[in-house]
Amino acid sequence: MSETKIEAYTDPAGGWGSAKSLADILLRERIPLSGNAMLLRQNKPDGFMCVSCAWPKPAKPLPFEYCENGAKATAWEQTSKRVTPAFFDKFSVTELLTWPDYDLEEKGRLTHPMRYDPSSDKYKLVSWADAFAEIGRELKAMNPRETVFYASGRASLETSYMWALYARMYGHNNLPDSSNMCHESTSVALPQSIGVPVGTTILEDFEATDLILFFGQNVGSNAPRMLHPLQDARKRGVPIITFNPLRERGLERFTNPQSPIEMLTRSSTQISTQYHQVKTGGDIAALTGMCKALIAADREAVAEGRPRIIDIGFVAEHTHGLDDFVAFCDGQNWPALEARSGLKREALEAAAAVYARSNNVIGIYGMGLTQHRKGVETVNMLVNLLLLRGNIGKPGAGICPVRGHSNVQGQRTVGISEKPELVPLDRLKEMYGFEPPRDTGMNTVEACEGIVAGTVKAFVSLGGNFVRAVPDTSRMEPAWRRMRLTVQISTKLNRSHLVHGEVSYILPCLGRIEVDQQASGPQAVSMEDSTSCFHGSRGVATPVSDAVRSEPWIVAELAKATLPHNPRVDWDFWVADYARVRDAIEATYPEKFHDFNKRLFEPGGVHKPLAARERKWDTKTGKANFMAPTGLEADPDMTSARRDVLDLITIRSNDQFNTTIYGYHDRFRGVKGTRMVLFMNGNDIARLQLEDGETIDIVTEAGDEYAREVKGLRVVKYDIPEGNCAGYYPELNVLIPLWHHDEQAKVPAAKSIPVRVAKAAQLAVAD
Ligand SMILES: Nc1nc2c(c(=O)[nH]1)N[C@H]1C(S)=C(S)[C@@H](COP(=O)(O)OP(=O)(O)OC[C@H]3O[C@@H](n4cnc5c(=O)[nH]c(N)nc54)[C@H](O)[C@@H]3O)O[C@H]1N2
Ligand SMILES: Nc1nc2c(c(=O)[nH]1)N[C@H]1C(S)=C(S)[C@@H](COP(=O)(O)OP(=O)(O)OC[C@H]3O[C@@H](n4cnc5c(=O)[nH]c(N)nc54)[C@H](O)[C@@H]3O)O[C@H]1N2
Ligand SMILES: [Mo]
Repeated sequence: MSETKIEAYTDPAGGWGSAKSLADILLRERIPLSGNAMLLRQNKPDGFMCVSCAWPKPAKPLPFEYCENGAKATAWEQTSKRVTPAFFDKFSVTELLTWPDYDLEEKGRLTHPMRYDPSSDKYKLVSWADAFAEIGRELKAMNPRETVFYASGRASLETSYMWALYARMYGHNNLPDSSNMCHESTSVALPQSIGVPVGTTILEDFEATDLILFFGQNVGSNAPRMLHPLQDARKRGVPIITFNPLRERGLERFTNPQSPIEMLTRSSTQISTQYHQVKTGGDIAALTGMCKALIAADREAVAEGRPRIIDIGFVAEHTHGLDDFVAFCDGQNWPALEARSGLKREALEAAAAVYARSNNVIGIYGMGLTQHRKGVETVNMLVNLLLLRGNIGKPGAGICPVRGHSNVQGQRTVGISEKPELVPLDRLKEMYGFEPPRDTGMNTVEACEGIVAGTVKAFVSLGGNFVRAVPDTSRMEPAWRRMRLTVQISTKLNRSHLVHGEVSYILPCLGRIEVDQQASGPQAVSMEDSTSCFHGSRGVATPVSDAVRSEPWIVAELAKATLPHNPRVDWDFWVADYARVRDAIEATYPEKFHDFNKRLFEPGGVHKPLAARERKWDTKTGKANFMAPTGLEADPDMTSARRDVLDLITIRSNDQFNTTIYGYHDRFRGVKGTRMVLFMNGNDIARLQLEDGETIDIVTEAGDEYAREVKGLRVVKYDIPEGNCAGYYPELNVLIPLWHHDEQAKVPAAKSIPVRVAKAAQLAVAD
């Protein structure tokens, strides 16, 4: 770790800073120059799909169709460093538990299956055969409903299909997914309002749009390739109106690192034309303000005989519930809207005025909307705004949730879901001749509750770092240890391996970038991006070790070891040629995956049919629904009335992928050498008698019986609304109460946690 330095960053996103950061990581991970050749295959038709975010891959890719963070993800996975059995011989698990997340993953790729040995407190080498035999024995002795099969959103459609089938044949729907911590608010909100669980925009819509509304997504760090269509839109004069508590560099200015001219002249494009620093959780109020302004303008237009502002033709033909929604907006007064959003009426009216002039509008959003107690209502509010002017189901317009993991959306499409009603169980029954469980399984929060209560006995994990990613770390970790069995299919060492169950295994797998050789030859896999396009992906790199196996192979072996023989499911036949798994996916979901194998490598991917894009509304009313929220508060149980309580936002730095920490620099926010910071407004710093740079402690003001505390954060004065503060996930997850989740979707509310801060060691006194 280098020296800590906090200094405002003045360069645009992209540009030279991005080029340098990338060169640094290639060097550090000891990636030979051929690494660059590898990067040329990233996100290309017939190349491999980036393991980082889920932003779509264009049909006509740029020469370098990857970003700084995508390249970092490649370098991190393709590192030449290795974590071998000799490594585990050297360090006890207790010792490794003291290491930070960065050090654990930075040691390199896992190479061999390992089993925890309690007598030495070390992971010991085990054969694959012995591993599967014991895991199978353990699972067979359990009640399937007391086990959880988690999936992080990276595994391919092929692996995910097999994973979900394995769980159901074993006997449960306990299939939580990282989506449960992420865009589940979207998957619950959008079916209510527009009858589809996913976004309606595709890449081409960005070429036809004339306004982009941008809520709570940090594009510069978390989906940087999106900066290209945004920059193109800006160059066409398309306004971008942003709502974000923090001033995020990627939303302000961007230099395209692939443009020699921009790089040489150090020119940049201004991204946001209006930047509204909404208070966290204030989006329902801000959106209500915009709708209210729009409704007022519409009434004026009617009175003066001018064309309407509300697209009344669309509303009449395609929507339901306008009157109730208008009544809700009429019932809100401006002072309350201003107070809750933190934005002035004039600012909201200015945003509404641009919206009223625009014909094809895209609404983009990320975790800033979904991770609240009323995340679902917040997403529905954005849909309400779009519906008022008919901005769903026409070219250049639509709703655009920016998904996280590269196949998180696809995993849901092929059956990884705790909700049985979303899965064609009858078809599975018919195809494979077994009785699929019909009861609702556990989502992430429910799985955590079960682990805490001791009712979950086994946790089998397809990727991810669950115990680190979920809320309430200090309650979760001791409970996690009480489980009988924990199994992690992983590429890198992480904390979820070290906080382990009684019987614990690490099963190392190939990453997507490696060549996956099976009986029929090298295999391709597929994923679905944020815009519902599926893409094929072929590994290009040499596997990290002879002992690692592919994810489909590992899932198949687990299934064979756990399940009674079923002549209609030939796991080995599937593993020999993944095209056969794709045939099975097509047979299960013929509407979405027809000609799956034939179309696998179509440039730009294959778009799945989506009713809402064609203005067909698969909702209870048969129409698109205006959904009035229950109130203005996205986090109603917050005690923000107390002056010393701040609303904490947990966010990602530019140097991490979720719990994977690439380094300690957050270039865009000017933080170097540490992650233990708390971004605060200058007035709050003064009011609480703190100083910029001072060390503080922070506790949650949850009003329950648990003490949640983080010590030793450094105050960083930042451009953030008064009453809000921000710091990094996962270090601050200890502060989030497990019950603090979206009321409908149960996504942990990671963006608005009531906290108190005080000088180090003074909080106890304040209690
Ligand atoms: N490099 C990199 N890429 C990633 C990831 C990564 O960790 N690193 N993670 C991947 C995953 S799984 C996901 S889900 C996505 C996450 O990508 P994002 O959705 O960008 O997630 P966050 O980093 O949580 O940032 C949320 C943004 O919302 C803002 N915000 C916070 N609260 C509010 C609010 O109440 N209202 C509004 N309007 N804004 C708010 C924050 O200031 C921040 O800019 O990125 C994916 N891509
Ligand atoms: N406070 C707070 N908490 C949050 C969030 C937040 O914004 N704030 N965001 C939430 C969100 S949006 C998400 S998606 C979750 C993320 O939660 P997870 O998806 O569970 O976590 P990751 O950090 O993405 O998982 C990293 C691990 O995945 C493994 N891995 C990497 N590549 C592969 C692969 O190809 N195959 C396999 N089998 N394993 C692989 C590696 O071992 C690595 O250590 O965290 C959530 N938690
Ligand atoms: Mo995510």
